[in-house]
Amino acid sequence: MSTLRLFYALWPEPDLADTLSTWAAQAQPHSHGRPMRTETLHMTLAFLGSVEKEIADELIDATPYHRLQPGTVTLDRYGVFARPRILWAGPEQTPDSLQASHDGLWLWLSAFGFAPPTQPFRPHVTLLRNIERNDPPADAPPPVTWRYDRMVLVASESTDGGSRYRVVARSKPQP
Ligand code: 2AM
Repeated sequence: MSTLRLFYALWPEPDLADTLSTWAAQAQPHSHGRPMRTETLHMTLAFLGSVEKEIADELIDATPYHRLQPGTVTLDRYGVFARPRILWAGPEQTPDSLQASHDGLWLWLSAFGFAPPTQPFRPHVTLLRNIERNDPPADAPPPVTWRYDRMVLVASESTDGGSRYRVVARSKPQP
């Protein structure tokens, strides 16, 4: 049976992705690890895992019609997830509007048979993988505010050079 590994994410505009790359570069002497390529930086809203092609096609068709409330999130800190050994950028406080968008997305996804995660939403942008320290750098660069008005559905494909991300659908930007 054919499947796609899918997730929904906010994808930064190039300027913001460049800024986040500098966050990765600034943390690297401390944390070591492997920087994410600038064009792959993102914030996951919903990780779906392996999805049957039939359902994936339904999601691809429906995604443009999902209304994501526009909002902002300020990335102001580094953090670490010790087990997957990643260093990330994220907000000290999850904005209510982002939490609501996350919850609303999962409610919408339940119509396609997906169950929401049992873990709380921890919004983050992974910057470095395979880090060598469990403490993040003490000081983050100046905070950056991310204004978003749409989300993307992304297929993650394994290649010889690691994961490759392919945007397969986009929600329509909301005014
Ligand atoms: P990460 O950056 O914290 O590793 C593609 O793999 C995207 O889906 C990444 O943003 C990744 O988060 C996220 N992801 C991968 N596996 C996941 C899981 N089991 N639960 C939640 N998010 C996951």
